[in-house]
Amino acid sequence: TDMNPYYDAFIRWQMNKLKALGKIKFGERYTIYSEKDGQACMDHDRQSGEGVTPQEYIGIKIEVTEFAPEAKKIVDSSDALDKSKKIYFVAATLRPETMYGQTCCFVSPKIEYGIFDAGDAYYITTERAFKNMSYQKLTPKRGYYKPIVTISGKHFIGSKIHAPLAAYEELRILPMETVIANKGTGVVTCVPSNSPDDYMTTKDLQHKPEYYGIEADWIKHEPIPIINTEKYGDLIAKAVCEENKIKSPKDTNQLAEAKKIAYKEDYYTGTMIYGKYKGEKVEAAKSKVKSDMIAAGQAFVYDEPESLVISRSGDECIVSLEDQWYVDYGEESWKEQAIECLEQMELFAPEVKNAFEGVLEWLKNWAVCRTYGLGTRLPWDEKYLVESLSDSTI
Ligand code: A2H
Repeated sequence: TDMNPYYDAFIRWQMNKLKALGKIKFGERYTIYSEKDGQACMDHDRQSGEGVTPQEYIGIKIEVTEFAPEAKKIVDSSDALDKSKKIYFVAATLRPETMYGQTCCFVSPKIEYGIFDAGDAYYITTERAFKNMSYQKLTPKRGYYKPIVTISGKHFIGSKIHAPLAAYEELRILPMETVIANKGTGVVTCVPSNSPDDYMTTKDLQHKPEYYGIEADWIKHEPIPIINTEKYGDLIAKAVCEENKIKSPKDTNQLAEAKKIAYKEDYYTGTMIYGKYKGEKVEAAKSKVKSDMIAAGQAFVYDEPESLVISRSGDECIVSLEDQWYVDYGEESWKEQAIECLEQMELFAPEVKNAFEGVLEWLKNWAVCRTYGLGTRLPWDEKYLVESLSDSTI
């Protein structure tokens, strides 16, 4: 801080040096953010969630073609809803390349959802998710996330929907009890060919439709082979669940393990056997399907903290798109230099070297500023303070 003019001068020198080398850049980036503080919430400003970074999901826009009776009643009686606009469930996924294989879409019967104004359409998500979206240029007004109406998930069950890329023309909204309220949008699109969770929930619904209050006909769609892997064939979710003898959608630990195996196997060894990129490796097809869907207005990028972050002021943080100065640690040539440097260092434990390598791999854009607290003023933009990790880079 300027309380210590010598150290302050050193930090300014350091920042100027990095800037002159072209390592400090300015632009929009996804940033962990506290609404209450009105600024980015850096590691040192957190009560919990140190090291947590933004997680990217793809929001899939699933059009409602006919609401279930209870939801329809609520929607029809709301004067605030413009009936000429389309309404979409927004499902959060990490696997856009599997969207051909959607067989239904899950909501939790225990979660409250909102219908939110997203500009030219309405989105159905949890309020937490829409709050994040409202700070990512996905909504008409930054920081505005009041729902027009709220509806319990159970009232949506049975609604007819149309999902982008899906081979089946008409799908239904169905219940999934293991949907986590504070992850993604609270809406999970069902791909039983590739997701162990979706596969097990589908089986459960098929066994006990009356128990879940659904018609057997709503859950009749067969899984569609989308990806082939040598080890698990064309329907990896089924194969992995059987291999691990998973009995119920509530076998949480086993399913988490199965999910990891299926995800890795598909990503690193899978080949597309369906759709536009048939014949290509999953690793390559994934980003192409994603770009296609975004270009067609069927999907969008949505970020949220990968796990809970609480600021020192007690606020649950979100992800915001922020204009800011950042150090571009991910830049290839710089990274190479750092790796070369590390090779020449004498380290006493191999774990230390591994840890360095891990961080070099992971570290990309690092925000250098905050707007209040302690720190040195950024020499070329004095409204900002250099945050407390960036001031010890050298
Ligand atoms: B994935 P991670 Cl084909 N509660 O999409 C429970 N699960 C949720 C959720 C919530 N609130 N929000 C999203 N998800 C699911 C497709 C898919 C997914 C396939 C294969 C694996 C897979 C179709 N469902 O995920 O905890 C969504 O399901 C396994 C990695 O952030 C989303 O991607 O790692 C995934 O979990 C996000 O999980």
